[in-house]
Order: sequence, then C-alpha cells, then structure tokens
Amino acid sequence: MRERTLAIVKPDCLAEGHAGEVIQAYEAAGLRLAAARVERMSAERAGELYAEHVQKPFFGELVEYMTSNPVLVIALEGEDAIAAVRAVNGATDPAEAEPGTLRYRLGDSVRRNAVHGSATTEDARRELALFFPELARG
Ligand code: FUP
Repeated sequence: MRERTLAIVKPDCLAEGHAGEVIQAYEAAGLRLAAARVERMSAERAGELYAEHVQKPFFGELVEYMTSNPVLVIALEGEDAIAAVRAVNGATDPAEAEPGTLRYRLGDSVRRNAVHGSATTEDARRELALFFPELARG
C-alpha cells in the first residue's frame, strides 16, 4: 500500500553530517521525499511527538535531547513506507540493531539512536500532522 510516514534525523546525527547518508538509505529502499525541513523542536512539540512515553522515566531526558539542537524532519512516501523506514532504521537500541541499519551504523545509545520513524499508520498520520499538516490530509 502506498503510504506516507515521518522520519527524523536526530540532533547529533544531523550535527555530525550524516543527513545525506540517511536520505540515501531511504531512497535506496525505494522511498521518495515528500517534504523536509531543518528545525529546532520546541519542548512542546517533542512532548507531542513522544506523547505515548510521557509517563516513562526517560521522558524528560528524551525531550531534552530532541530539543538540544536542530533536527531534520522528513516526510517520505512509497510502498509500505512506514515499515520500510523502520526496517532501514533498525532496532531502537543500536546494540541490538542489524548490521547495515542506520541505527547500527550511526546510533550511539538507546537515546542517541540517530533516527526516528513512525511506528504505525495512526502514528504516521499524527506525526505528519504535527510537522507537515499540509501532507497529513492526503
Ligand atoms: P522507536 O519506535 O524505535 O523510536 O522506539 P520507542 O518508541 O520505544 O522509543 C522512542 C524513543 O525513546 C527512542 F527513540 C529513544 C527513547 N528511549 C530512551 O531514551 N530510553 C529508553 O529506555 C527507551 C527509549
């Protein structure tokens, strides 16, 4: 099924100059960019992005990290885009990620894990609406 999803190049990954490598990996998986923007996320926006984790002990540090420096927010589209981005990203913890995945190559820890990708159809719709409301309608 053709879908849209949201990916984010996290602060240290962007600062270290890996944005091109991330985009290349998504394009090599058959996806194409629908929109992209560099922005410094507000704490409110980061809190909305990770709303499902608001009660978790790591929530505060997660928001602090995601707002520490600019990120690259990317809307991607293509066949089964949500699963495709998750496969390219790899497991949440880089130590458990398959070789070749972005988190294996570029992640430092479970928090500093290089990239974000929407987990479900509902998450993708909600996250696209947060960053690219003009795309979420389509
Ligand atoms: P994912 O869907 O792979 O991004 O993973 P989760 O939704 O489980 O976690 C969201 C983010 O919370 C992760 F990208 C990193 C952060 N996190 C921590 O900082 N500590 C943890 O113990 C677990 C997750």
